[in-house]
Amino acid sequence: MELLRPGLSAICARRVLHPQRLRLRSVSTAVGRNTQSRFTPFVKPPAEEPTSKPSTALLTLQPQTLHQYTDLIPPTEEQLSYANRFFAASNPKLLWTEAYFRQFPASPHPEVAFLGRSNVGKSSLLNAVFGRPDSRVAHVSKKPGRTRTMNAFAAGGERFKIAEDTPKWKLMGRGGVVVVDMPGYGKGSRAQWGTEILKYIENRKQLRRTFLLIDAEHGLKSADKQLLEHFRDKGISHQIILSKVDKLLYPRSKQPGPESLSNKLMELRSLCEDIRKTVQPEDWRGPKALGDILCCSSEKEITGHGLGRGKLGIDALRWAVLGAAGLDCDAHGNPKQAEQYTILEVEEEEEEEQQ
Ligand SMILES: Nc1nc2c(ncn2[C@@H]2O[C@H](COP(=O)(O)OP(=O)(O)O)[C@@H](O)[C@H]2O)c(=O)[nH]1
Ligand SMILES: [Mg+2]
Repeated sequence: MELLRPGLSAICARRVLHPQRLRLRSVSTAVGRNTQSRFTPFVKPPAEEPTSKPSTALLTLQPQTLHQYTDLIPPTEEQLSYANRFFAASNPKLLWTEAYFRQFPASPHPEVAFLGRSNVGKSSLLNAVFGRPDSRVAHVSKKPGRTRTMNAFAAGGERFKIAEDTPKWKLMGRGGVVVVDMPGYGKGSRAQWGTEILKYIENRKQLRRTFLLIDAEHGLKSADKQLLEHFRDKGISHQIILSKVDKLLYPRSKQPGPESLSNKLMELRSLCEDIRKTVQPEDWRGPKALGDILCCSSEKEITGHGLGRGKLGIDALRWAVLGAAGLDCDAHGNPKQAEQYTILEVEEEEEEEQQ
């Protein structure tokens, strides 16, 4: 079977890139670059020098400490709790599993997709978002290429009892979002999966945003860059998630001390800044990736530095999913209300003038 990489290249690359010739991004080289330009400090003063390390006081700050928000307003505490409650209350249900895009049901619900290279952590991230790391929702494997179909899961929304022969997607009512776990591309994948992935992301009207996962340890690979170019060409709404950031923040799998964590966060910020330049090229006039880069771990959490609220970055990702689906709330955690428009009565005088 042909690997997906050549398949993807054939479909969306204009030039053939040779992954073996690409240098892996060494995270440590990123330290000390000027990362201040796009970094939004969480608190106002004291402002930091552009190249200075984040102070250890920064460790009590979130979510800007971890993620890089350049386009949207970072979520408030209330919004993060709202997103956490939304997923905690929803019983994740598998709605459909399809290998071919043409078999996707005509479900009316908004969708988001988790996409990325094989083994980048898509299925694990989906489990973390649903807050069910033990009773796994999506199947996780060390072996690349385990997820072979596009698997759609329901989050939130009303739930209905349905007869056995009714399509499962009908069990979810209004107010829900469908999260789709995709097969990976690259190692262990198949060309056919790449074809179907592209058909889905290009044609699915319900798809509100594709979250493209990039392994924080390995950075952007050639297949990722090809795909990103394709997203821009086709105007597909997308956002980058750096996955497995624990590997960068905890290289020795021990809880880092404040000083070490502060250094590592600086590296992470620098990496985000580099990636952002690629996903939002200055010379590109058309639609680009959302500039906000989320940094997540499905396995680890940092406690004791004010960051202890479950797996790293997952609350911000939950918020981003709700935002993409239009299910978010206001800054105080109140669900959105349909805006009231008052139809102004045209005054009689004006009407007469027009006649
Ligand atoms: N350290 C670390 N390992 C992870 C993380 N997420 C996933 N993994 C591991 O990476 C491997 C691939 O994960 P999986 O979710 O199946 O990746 P997928 O192929 O992209 O769906 C598994 O061995 C996971 O345990 C993470 O956040 N941190
Ligand atoms: Mg998977």
